[in-house]
Amino acid sequence: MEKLEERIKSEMTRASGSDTATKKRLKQIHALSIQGNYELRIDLEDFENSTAYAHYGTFGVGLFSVDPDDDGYPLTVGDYSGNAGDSLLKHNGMKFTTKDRDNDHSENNCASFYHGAWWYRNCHTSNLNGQYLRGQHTSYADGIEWSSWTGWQYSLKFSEMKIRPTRDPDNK
Ligand SMILES: [Ca+2]
Repeated sequence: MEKLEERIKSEMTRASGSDTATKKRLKQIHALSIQGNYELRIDLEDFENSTAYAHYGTFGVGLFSVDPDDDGYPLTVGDYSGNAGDSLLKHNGMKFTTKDRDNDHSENNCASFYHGAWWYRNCHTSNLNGQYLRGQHTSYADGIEWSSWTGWQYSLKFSEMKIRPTRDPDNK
């Protein structure tokens, strides 16, 4: 994708206690995504070097929040296309949950339970900030998962989220 304004790299090895860094990044994404209409592209790679992508024509974080931090950085995402399958639309409207801030719909804390930080519902169809478990794993859904492509027990080698302003077709 051309003219990337921001690159969000999923952390391959998530150090414990990095919730502050995650929040700082969310704050930056929010500041960017309220400037206009943004789209999101997620690139994925497994350990056989197969790649897949998911594209969302609509993306934003805290778009309608007066105080996005207080509001939990809710995700706006829509208009899927790609070949990885959609594993994010079910997270639309969800707030961001970290181990120290439970904003999900589960009686547990999904971030603690699945060792990640994400816009969890109850709990997830994707977990890109999960643990780097190197492919197939016996534990459930706590790796870097994109369930519509590789299920809930395959931790991906690589994932990357990129956003850029949507091109206005009437204003080229
Ligand atoms: Ca909860």
